[in-house]
Amino acid sequence: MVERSGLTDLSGLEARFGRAPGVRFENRFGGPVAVLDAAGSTAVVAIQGAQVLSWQRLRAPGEILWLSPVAKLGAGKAVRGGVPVCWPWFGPHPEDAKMPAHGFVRAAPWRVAGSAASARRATLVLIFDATAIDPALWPFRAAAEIEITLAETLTISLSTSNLGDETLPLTQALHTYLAVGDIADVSLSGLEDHTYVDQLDSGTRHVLGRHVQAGEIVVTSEVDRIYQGAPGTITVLDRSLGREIRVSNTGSRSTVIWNPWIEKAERLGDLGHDGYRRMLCVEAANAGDDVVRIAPRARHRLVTEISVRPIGSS
Ligand code: TA6
Repeated sequence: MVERSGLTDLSGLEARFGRAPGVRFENRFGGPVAVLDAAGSTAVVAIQGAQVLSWQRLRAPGEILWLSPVAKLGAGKAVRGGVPVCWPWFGPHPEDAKMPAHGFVRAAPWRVAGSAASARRATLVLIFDATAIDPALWPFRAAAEIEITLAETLTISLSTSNLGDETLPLTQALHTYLAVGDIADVSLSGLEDHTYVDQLDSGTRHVLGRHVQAGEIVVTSEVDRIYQGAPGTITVLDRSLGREIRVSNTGSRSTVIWNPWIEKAERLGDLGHDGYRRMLCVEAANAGDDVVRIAPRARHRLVTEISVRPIGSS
């Protein structure tokens, strides 16, 4: 099937955007994906949702992103894992509980719009034209663009263009699922002294008591928090895998940290046995009260850059 505004057949994608060996197109997880190879790394990007599903560095064997063991494209719902794109709202719809959580682009086909490759870098660009969306669903005119660059690091940028005549209110996230060896051996630094909204207290914001993050974050039960204020670099120290994952975000005034822990993982049903122990979400976001208001004809960019290195290396 050829999308109104783009290609989803592999031969068409390969002919227009293949850049062997750096960018090629295959069928994986039941749908079309792009496979990026550069800088001794491989990344897999689903056309559905413009979602990075995997990033592996050959030098440091092992996956850097966590993916559901039952990940399947084309099932009409978002795939859990990798880096889902939450747009044009984060979490439940601000007014209508019947609307899908985290917006309407995670399970939708995007249009491949560009690619480039060299030995050291491979880039893919995908676009979602939301001007065709029913105004009853979403009364704004906008387009989203995802640019994924695989090099020594993995950089994902989400740009929103306001194509309408009204200011566009936007919340969003690049909902990154990091792979960890065992959540019990992980600590997260970089959010010290930030206030946060604890989603488990039905969104009660710990402000009056100036509830701030004291010291590093360790996960010993379900954690679902929107940390406010632009962070510096966030570091996930994974002692069992002997590595540090660093996340640097721009255009982001909030960071979401999430681990479902045991009961919620069982309710969700797609994390596999003990899956909650193997993942930690560190999300570049503008969420909760951090609503981005984009003027007509203006553009906003949210960027997350992820790097990994052995513990203790410079
Ligand atoms: O980012 C944290 C969160 O908002 C959690 O509340 C949880 O719902 C998670 O996203 C996953 O959402 P999903 O719709 O992908 O199951």
